[in-house]
Amino acid sequence: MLLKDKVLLITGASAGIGRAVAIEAARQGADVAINYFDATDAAANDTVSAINATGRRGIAVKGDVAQADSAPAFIEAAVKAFGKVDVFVSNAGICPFHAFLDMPREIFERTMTVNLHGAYFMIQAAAQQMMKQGKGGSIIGVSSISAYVGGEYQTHYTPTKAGILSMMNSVAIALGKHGIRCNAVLPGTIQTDINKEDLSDPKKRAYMEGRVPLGRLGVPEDLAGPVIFLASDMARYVNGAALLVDGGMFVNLQ
Ligand code: RM4
Repeated sequence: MLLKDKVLLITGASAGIGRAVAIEAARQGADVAINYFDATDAAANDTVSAINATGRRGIAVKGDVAQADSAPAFIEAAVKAFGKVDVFVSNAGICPFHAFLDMPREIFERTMTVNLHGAYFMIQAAAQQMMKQGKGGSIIGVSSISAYVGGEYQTHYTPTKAGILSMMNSVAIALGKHGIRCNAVLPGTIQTDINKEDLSDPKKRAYMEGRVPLGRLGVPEDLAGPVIFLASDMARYVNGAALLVDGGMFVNLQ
């Protein structure tokens, strides 16, 4: 019970990594508020049902993280439901794969505003609430292996993941004096809806799997443990860290 009686908030949690983290947080004793936007209400409510099945409370709050006002609205809904915020996980992100030379402006701008601007607004709102509470907290930004390396069809995406990593470095300094720890997790290639189409290409999938010393691509549940660790008091002296969760993909040159 690493998060007993804590309140954890997570964005983009109707599926994938966000859903897996939300459910494990509940298993570890937390009440959980999830944000969602592109997914259906049914999908979000299914995640809440899975949270409730652990015996903990869950709520789903729809909001487009790219819209700054969605951040205080999410925090307000969670505090109304559970009375506080102990842990915030900024997870929402998109990756519409597209070539660089003819990248449509709207795809570039949407990716930036969801992945980077959304993370900033949400983390700022969560930190403001934690400051009001005066008891510190833990904030985790979901960056990526793609903060460190590039992708031909991710020229709009990898800068957002590098930006999240850099942001966590800076907010770790800004918030450390208030007992708010800020860290980043860097998933490798995790099989979710975000890359379902990309990995449907057998050659691409075989190449990506071949890059992983552990011999398999990740699944959302592989991220739950590392995120819960950073959220928990086991990581009480961990601040400004970057935790790769990639099966060894990043270090595998030859
Ligand atoms: C990750 C990494 C993966 C890709 C997803 C969409 O950050 O780049 O390889 O499948 O994004």
